[in-house]
Amino acid sequence: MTASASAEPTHTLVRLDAPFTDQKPGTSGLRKSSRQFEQPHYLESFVEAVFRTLPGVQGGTLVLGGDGRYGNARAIDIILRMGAAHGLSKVIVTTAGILSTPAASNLIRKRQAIGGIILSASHNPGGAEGDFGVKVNGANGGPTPASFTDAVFECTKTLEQYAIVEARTPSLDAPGKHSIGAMDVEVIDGVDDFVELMQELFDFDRIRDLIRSDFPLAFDAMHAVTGPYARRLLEGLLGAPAGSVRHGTPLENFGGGHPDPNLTYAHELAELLLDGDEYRFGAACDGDGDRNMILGQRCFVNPSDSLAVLTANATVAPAYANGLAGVARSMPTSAAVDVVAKELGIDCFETPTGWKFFGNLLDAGKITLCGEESFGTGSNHVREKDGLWAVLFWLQILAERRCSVADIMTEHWKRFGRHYYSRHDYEAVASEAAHGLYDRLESMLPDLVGQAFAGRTISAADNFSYTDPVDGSVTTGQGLRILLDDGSRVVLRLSGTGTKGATIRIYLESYVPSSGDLNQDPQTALAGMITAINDLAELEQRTGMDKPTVIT
Ligand code: VG1
Ligand code: CO
Repeated sequence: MTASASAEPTHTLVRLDAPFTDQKPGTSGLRKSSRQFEQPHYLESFVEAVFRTLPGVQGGTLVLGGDGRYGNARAIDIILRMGAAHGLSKVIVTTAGILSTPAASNLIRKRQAIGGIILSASHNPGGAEGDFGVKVNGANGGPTPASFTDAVFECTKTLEQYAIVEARTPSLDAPGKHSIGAMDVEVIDGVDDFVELMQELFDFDRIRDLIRSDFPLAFDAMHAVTGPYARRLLEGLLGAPAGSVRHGTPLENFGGGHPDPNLTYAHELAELLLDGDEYRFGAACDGDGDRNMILGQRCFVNPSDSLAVLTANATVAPAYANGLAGVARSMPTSAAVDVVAKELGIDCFETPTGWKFFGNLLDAGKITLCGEESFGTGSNHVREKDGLWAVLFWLQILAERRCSVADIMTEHWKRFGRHYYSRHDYEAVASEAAHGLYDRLESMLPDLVGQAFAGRTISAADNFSYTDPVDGSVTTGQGLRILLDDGSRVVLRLSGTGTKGATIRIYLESYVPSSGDLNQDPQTALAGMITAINDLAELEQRTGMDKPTVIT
């Protein structure tokens, strides 16, 4: 017997005055301002298109939750009622609606769901004046591919009506079993299964020993989704002192912060680690818990390097003790991991930006680890990048090696050489100016080969396109690449996750072999290339900005 069962609810078909024409998902889900999502029928239109496109809705199980931002509860209520109208047999939803993206991926896989809907605009700020978003994952637990999001977009453009039931949705205050008409609603704790999975992957006893030795750490949940997960894992199971998890309560507006774990937006943590000596390890995650920033005492770990370090040290974790099948990185991510893969004798794949491109490689067993320069790393344990997984993996390595984060980096570079790397973001640029800049640079590419650039010669220049080695699908227009004769490169692309104007991202990379100078400031090491791309792309002139808004 269910705890609360309603009589057969009233089914309603709601007609739209006109379809919405702007519901094209970007790099990771549909992201718009909260205000836009609050327009009548806006969320419903997108969800209707999802339910019409996702295979298996009739009689299927769906996983549902979000990062707790403003709009989370309202969206859960609507999606539950629309799910009942579309014949789902069950929705698994989490207490308080709190569910990180990697935890959702795990639940989809574990419970053999047809997919999941994650309510998050990830690292974008939240609140009534912030952003809201909807990520849709498929049955493998990963972000749905472009073929799916394209079909959803097409559907919204001509949508005339949506189906919903009138019913009271169950309280999410506590776990329990409920129903809406014929559809079961199972409310579970969104942290439990994830914690269990982490315990299977890592040796918690060893990490606990490390933390109990003199190893103060600080984790910043940025008032976003990872607070409850981090408290359970770090302060609960691993014995870190209370207070090690900072900003651990999820808030609708993330406490007014910008839940993007980088040196700019997580500056409080960055200052603790980089300017002080109180902590030996620091980490932060983003809004929906899939990104991570790793810091040591007076040491920042570049995310591209982090992927390389995890790859080089993977066998210390029980889950990867038998070695890795292969690795992958997104195109703008530095080639630091390529060098490690070469030495390990494993394949290394280069995909476009966005986690959806790793799914096929993971499903086909071609890779075990993958990552992006944007603070994202993950493995075949789920089909999403996973912030706390990366934190635990680093702790596992530190527990094994018993040295500082800075020592790990120094030894890594001494062995493999160093890829000096930086990303410069110009955020909220007027859309026309950003597209004008991009189009102009793209049109210049064919004539660039052979020209001088920052004291080197341009050896190739193109717009990256990717042929999926598993299903043969081709994705074009994934970023302008300028490759230099010494292996250095500059990449320029437009963000697919911003909601205000356009964001230009410039990725800079230059390799120094292990015999070279390994201890430069990346901005200094890359200074010539920074000036050269600024001149070539007329950045200051066209954006009106004399410096980037975020430097990583
Ligand atoms: C950004 C990052 C990309 C990441 C995406 C989603 O996309 O660059 O690497 O996969 O965000 O991350 P873009 O198009 O703005 O560069 V998240 O944490 O939303 O799931
Ligand atoms: Co995210």
